[in-house]
Amino acid sequence: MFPFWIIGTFFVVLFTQSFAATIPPAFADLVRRADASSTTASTSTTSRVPDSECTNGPTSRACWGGGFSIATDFDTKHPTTGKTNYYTLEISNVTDCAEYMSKGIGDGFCRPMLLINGQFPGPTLTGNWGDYFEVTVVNKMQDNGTSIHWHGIRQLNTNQHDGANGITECPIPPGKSHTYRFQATQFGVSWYHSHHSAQYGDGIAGPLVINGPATANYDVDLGPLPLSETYDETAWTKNSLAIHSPAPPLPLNVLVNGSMVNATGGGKYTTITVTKGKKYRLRLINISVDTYFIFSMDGHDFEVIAADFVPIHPIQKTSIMIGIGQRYDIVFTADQDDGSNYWMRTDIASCSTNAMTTAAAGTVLGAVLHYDQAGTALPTTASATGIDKACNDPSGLQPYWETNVPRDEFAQFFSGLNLTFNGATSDGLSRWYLNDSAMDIDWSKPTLQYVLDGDTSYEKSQNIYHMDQPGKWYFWVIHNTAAVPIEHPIHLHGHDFYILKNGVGDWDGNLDDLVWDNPPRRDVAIMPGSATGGHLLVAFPADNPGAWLMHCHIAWHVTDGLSVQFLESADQILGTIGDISDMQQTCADWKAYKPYWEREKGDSGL
Ligand SMILES: *[C@@H]1O[C@H](CO)[C@@H](O)[C@H](O)[C@H]1NC(C)=O
Ligand SMILES: *[C@@H]1O[C@H](CO)[C@@H](O)[C@H](O)[C@H]1NC(C)=O
Ligand SMILES: *[C@@H]1O[C@H](CO)[C@@H](O)[C@H](O)[C@H]1NC(C)=O
Ligand SMILES: *[C@@H]1O[C@H](CO)[C@@H](O)[C@H](O)[C@H]1NC(C)=O
Ligand SMILES: *[C@@H]1O[C@H](CO)[C@@H](O)[C@H](O)[C@H]1NC(C)=O
Ligand SMILES: *[C@@H]1O[C@H](CO)[C@@H](O)[C@H](O)[C@H]1NC(C)=O
Ligand SMILES: *[C@@H]1O[C@H](CO)[C@@H](O)[C@H](O)[C@H]1NC(C)=O
Ligand SMILES: [Cu+2]
Repeated sequence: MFPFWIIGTFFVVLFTQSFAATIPPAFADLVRRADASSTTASTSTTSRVPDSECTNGPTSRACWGGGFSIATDFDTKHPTTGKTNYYTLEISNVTDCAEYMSKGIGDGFCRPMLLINGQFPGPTLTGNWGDYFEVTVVNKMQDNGTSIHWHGIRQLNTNQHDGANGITECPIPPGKSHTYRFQATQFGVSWYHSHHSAQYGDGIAGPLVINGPATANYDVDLGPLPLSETYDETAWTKNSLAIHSPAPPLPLNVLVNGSMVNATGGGKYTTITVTKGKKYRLRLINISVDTYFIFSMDGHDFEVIAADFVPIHPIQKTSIMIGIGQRYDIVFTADQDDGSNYWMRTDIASCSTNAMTTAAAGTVLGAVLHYDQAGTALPTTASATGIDKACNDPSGLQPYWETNVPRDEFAQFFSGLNLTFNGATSDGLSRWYLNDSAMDIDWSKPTLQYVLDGDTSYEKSQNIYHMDQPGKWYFWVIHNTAAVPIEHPIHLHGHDFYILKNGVGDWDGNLDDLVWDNPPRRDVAIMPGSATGGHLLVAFPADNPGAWLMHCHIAWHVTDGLSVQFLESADQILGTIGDISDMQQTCADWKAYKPYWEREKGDSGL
């Protein structure tokens, strides 16, 4: 589908050996993990290449160094640098809007926010591939616990640092802190956010960058560009509304890197400055609670080089849809008239709604791409025509490192889950169910505590599914049979999943239609929805013992129950994750904290 020459001549020059028929013995570990098993006959041209010794630079981004490159199988091999990046994140409750507005945060509308180190988005945590991160989270809020999830991080053998309260830890109560430690075995861009109900919607989210090789060259890394939305009231208030009403609350506005203009002229646009002739990398992240974005740049096409933490063969795009939790790394050249500025657009996709689109019709939602030779006037550029506003994942996301999914394990390890919705249960709640069960976890007794106690009397509402056979591939199809036919961004913790098929209607059971050879791979995939339903069929191997959540990343849906947890190789967890005394300490702290509130009925806690 994507011939190798599309990736650019530099690869061919760099990796002339890459298309040799055999892999040198020294690189035996580069053989695809699933090669031993019988898959459909593969006719695809492989782009696997030996790890290179060249060094990373503007014209050799495929290199990394030390025997690692873009062609390393990062599931089985990664650097260990011995370096730890230490961070402290202090979470505070800011009710005086002047305190954040003076820093240019928000769109001019005053509402309480929860900030990290006084910022929104939170500080960018940065490190190199193979580094450790050690992050101490200090809860300085008066009235909320919290727990911080490192989205997309594999957490190989560190399940207790995943930050999912009720699954891998108890919440951190006010006045206490908790330290997370994990290794960056992948590279690219991601984010961290609170997993304490819908709390991240009030501002507890920030970018995470792990430097590593790339599938295209660029001069300058502009860094992360987090996209989110704002509401006129706190996420807690909106969450309560979402729990009690079938329709989601309407966002007030969109934020790009934390700011935007509002309908009556307040606020400001984020400005990104470029110099003509240079090639830039920008890392787009959708950190919203309920908004699908369509990103485009007037006058500038771009190449997409990574989807979530997975490097892909570059694809040319004019626009791209970004679902909640999803990331795309893009590369573009500043090759237009540098006497002008250009709109960078973050339009609202057709499946999302936002008050701004009607309140200020004609106002561009986005940011300013500013050429350093241009003045300060706002752009007057026009959008490309024919931009697709549908909420579908783009096609052609072909991972650079190829993995073939073993078809012969399908029959034994396949299972289905049906998604349904009840917008008005007898107790007045909105609930999303997977196989008739809405998630409801106990913050005081995480799944890991059950494992530690050898207690297998799980509640049905923990939505636990077992993956008992280490090393085997498991296959899950979710059928979107809900009467509310909408798309859902499905996110998996502890793994990337491989997307064998997605589409409208029920999956017809035809195994020949599935993409077995090098399917798209990422940690958030859109499950289609339509009047005839939809389906998403994913696969991943049981290669990381732990309790891993899979959930919809629309904040209102996960609080309304839309999640399951995979309990993977349960009898190996304690032997692989090591010390969990920190988890136990935080659980003791949490139990000693007596909140004045009860968790709202119908809120799953996630
Ligand atoms: C934030 O402060 C306000 C005012 O003191 C208080 O009512 C609210 O509960 C606090 N929120 C959190 C999350 O601590
Ligand atoms: C969090 O704090 C808000 C006030 O800001 C309060 O309304 C809400 O009930 C609290 N929720 C939890 C679960 O602590
Ligand atoms: C986003 O905002 C932060 C904080 O102001 C800034 O350091 C960063 O450069 C901005 N990102 C982009 C892509 O402009
Ligand atoms: C826009 O921002 C201004 C300045 O902060 C504020 O006074 C106004 O209420 C805001 N308008 C809207 C619609 O949010
Ligand atoms: C973020 O993703 C959500 C859901 O997937 C989507 O509704 C929203 O439009 C996306 N926003 C951006 C800016 O990509
Ligand atoms: C979900 O329910 C269906 C229908 O009862 C069943 O066939 C399937 O095995 C269940 N899924 C799992 C993962 O148990
Ligand atoms: C799950 O959905 C499929 C497809 O709509 C349907 O055939 C099946 O009966 C459903 N199973 C359950 C347990 O609801
Ligand atoms: Cu959803």
